[in-house]
Amino acid sequence: STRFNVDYPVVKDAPASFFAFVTHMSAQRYGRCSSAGCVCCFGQLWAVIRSTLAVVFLTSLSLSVPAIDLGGLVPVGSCRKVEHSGSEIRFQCDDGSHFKLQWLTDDLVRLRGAYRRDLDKIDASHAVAKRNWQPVTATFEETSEAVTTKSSRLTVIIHKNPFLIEYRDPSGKLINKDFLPVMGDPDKKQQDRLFDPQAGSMLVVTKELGFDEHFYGLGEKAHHLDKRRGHFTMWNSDTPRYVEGTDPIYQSIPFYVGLENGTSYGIFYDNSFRSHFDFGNTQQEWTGYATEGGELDSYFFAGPEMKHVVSRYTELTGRPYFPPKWALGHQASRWSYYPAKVVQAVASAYRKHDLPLDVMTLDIDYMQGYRLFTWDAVRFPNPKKFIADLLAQGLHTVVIIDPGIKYLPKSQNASTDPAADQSKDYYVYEQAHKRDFLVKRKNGQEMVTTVWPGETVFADFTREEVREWWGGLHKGLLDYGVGGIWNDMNEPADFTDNTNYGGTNQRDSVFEDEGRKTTHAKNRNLVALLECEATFNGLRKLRPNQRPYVITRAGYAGIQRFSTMWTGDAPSSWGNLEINPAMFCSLGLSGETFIGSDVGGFMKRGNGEMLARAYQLAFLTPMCRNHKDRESYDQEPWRFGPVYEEVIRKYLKLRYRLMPYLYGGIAEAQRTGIPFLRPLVLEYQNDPAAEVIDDELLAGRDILLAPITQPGQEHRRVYLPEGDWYDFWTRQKFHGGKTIRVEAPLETVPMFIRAGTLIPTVQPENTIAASDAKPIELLAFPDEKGHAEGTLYEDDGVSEDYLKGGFALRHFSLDGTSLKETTKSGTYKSARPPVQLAK
Ligand code: MIG
Repeated sequence: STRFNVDYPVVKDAPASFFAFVTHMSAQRYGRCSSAGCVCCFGQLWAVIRSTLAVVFLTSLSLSVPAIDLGGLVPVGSCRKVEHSGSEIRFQCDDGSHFKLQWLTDDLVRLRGAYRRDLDKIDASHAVAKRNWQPVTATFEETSEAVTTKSSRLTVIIHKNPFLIEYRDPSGKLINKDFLPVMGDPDKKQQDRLFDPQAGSMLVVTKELGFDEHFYGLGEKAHHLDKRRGHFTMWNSDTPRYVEGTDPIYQSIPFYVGLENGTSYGIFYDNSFRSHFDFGNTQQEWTGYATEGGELDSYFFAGPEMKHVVSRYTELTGRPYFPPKWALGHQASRWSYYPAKVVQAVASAYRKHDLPLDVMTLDIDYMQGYRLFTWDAVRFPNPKKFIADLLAQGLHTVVIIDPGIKYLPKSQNASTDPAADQSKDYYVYEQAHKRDFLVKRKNGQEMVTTVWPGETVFADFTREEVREWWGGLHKGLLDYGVGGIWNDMNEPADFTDNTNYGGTNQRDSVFEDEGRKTTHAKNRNLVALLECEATFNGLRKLRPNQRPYVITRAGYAGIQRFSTMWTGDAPSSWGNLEINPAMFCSLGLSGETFIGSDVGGFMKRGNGEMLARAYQLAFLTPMCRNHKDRESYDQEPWRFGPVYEEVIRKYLKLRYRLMPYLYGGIAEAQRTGIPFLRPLVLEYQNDPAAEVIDDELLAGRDILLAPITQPGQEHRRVYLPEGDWYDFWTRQKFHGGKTIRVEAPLETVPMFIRAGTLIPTVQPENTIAASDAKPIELLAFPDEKGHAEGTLYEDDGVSEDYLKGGFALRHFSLDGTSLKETTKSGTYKSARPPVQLAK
């Protein structure tokens, strides 16, 4: 059965599954049939259908995951008109379908397509950051069968009948075969299966599945690194207690990187409707993409290097923004630390226990009755002083914001002071209502849902003036000294239908959407992106030249421009820890670098061993935040006794020691889009062993970490890629290209450094700012010739001056005992003592 999951039951007389459908397609491809939906094929098709329906039925029962029926879909007609001008080629098909292929760079083409209609006049995308590309020189050649267009790095062949696209590398080698851009649903047989039958109709793209093809990316997925044989849905969902295999979860990034025999490419489907990816799950020889509305808007990235693809993707959708340096510090959090006295006790405990900490977090109970942009005056009588006191201990305060605004329809003349009594009149609701900023239902009334504040309404973030207003609302918080904003619940969660295929209660919500007045089906996946854009720009405006710190739960492609993220509400379980490296690596390949999980897990009671092992991964994760559910047993590092606390302290101190390296990695991601946490395959894409490894990962290019994710496990197998590697703890050197057995008692996580590396470190203090006063010490791991190289990145850590050259990027090289600074760029002058070699 297909796993194109939807929330509707399988219709009994469904004519075919995806499986049967693509079988029909292959019959066409291999010349056994030429026309779509012909009678002969239907005969063959029914035979397949009868044999697959039973399977569909059984699977549906056991998983309660119904199949989507693609049997009513028909491919686009053959191409009858081609127009070529500059870097654009337009195609018209005999069924009225339209396509436009556009070269953006010599390795990036955009393909837009509309099924049986013209392309949308409005060409807007919230994901895309760059539109002004340089002209590309590409050749154009047309015959009666095909159009061939070539750049120096990519050849695209568009076959006219049937309308199919092939992507080839400059040597003529196929990268992607039989890319069938759009099949639609002319008879609207699919409508009842869509999230919103009135909002659009099904479009599908299929292509042949390479026998050795691997698939990576898709953003936040609770799944293995290689997505081959998997099926995934893009639909931002509030999924507490998710486990491996729960899909979808919070974010939707419809971008993946393919790799076959060392050649990589990428495909981004910029369409925010609910969509589905099937990488040969339902069928052995095809992969498919389906979306439930809108146009085809796809981008094809040519490699062959995977790094090149990822870097280009982040050029298109924006490089990850650079948060303030303190955000890399250890963060304390709980649902919820309150009142002020408890927060202070937590802060002092971290200091008393000699545990590094830079951030204190306030969850929803700091507000008055969950009213956004307010303070509970009883729990936090003097927020300004409270935050200043924390800052005096080196702690920056991050507060949570949800998108749901308390519905208080009678609000009049409400005070705009966040600490004033907002129980009868509420300024945020009053302003949004008066300015007509709220999302409405089709009947014209404000859409009232249920979230934490009780009756709740949402702002229409598709409108620029609404985003500006939302950004400005942060003024009150910033005036009190708040350091960062944590955007939760922005799927947007709704208690009236909180399932992972949620949103039915909001189905008829109307968004402005550049005058198009579209509904939930199109906008759900965009809400978090637009909310974070509003937050990010608001913070930037309110605190000029200071880097905003924004954390989000949900997101869409491009989210990395405005926000960092964390992976939401996973239980404290070994299974959750086990899936984390793959999740981090997939996020990294999808443009998101500043990521992390609740260390030790969110729900249920953890234990000391699990928490210690979780820190042995989290100490190298950009966001390192210990967060815990409200009812569950406490989870601060000392809660399970001194044995575990000591192990955790060791890794937190190591994090702070490696901070110059970590910070350099975040800066690299900001410059190039190459993520800090990365799968082995990103660095070693020609090594077949690296294609599937996701129980170890690289932190930057030079550190290989192999976390322990099983209870009682005291050793493990570690694959070392080509080259030489040092065991970080013993300094023993190993030749790579093989798997070794490594001891891993509780206090040791297997960790290796690439030979030939200088790692910048510092003697750690318990805040980043304090460590920053100490000299940089280069830890040397020389290669067999005694040579090692490394990079040090520095800037002021808070301002945006780095964008104008206010940084120092320095390369060092060591030969024997002689250390040299080889190159230096940027104008930043560090106040640190001179760089030295570590003893
Ligand atoms: O409905 O704010 O993922 O981190 O502690 C739950 C309370 C709402 C979900 C977040 C979690 C947070 C919690 N929130």
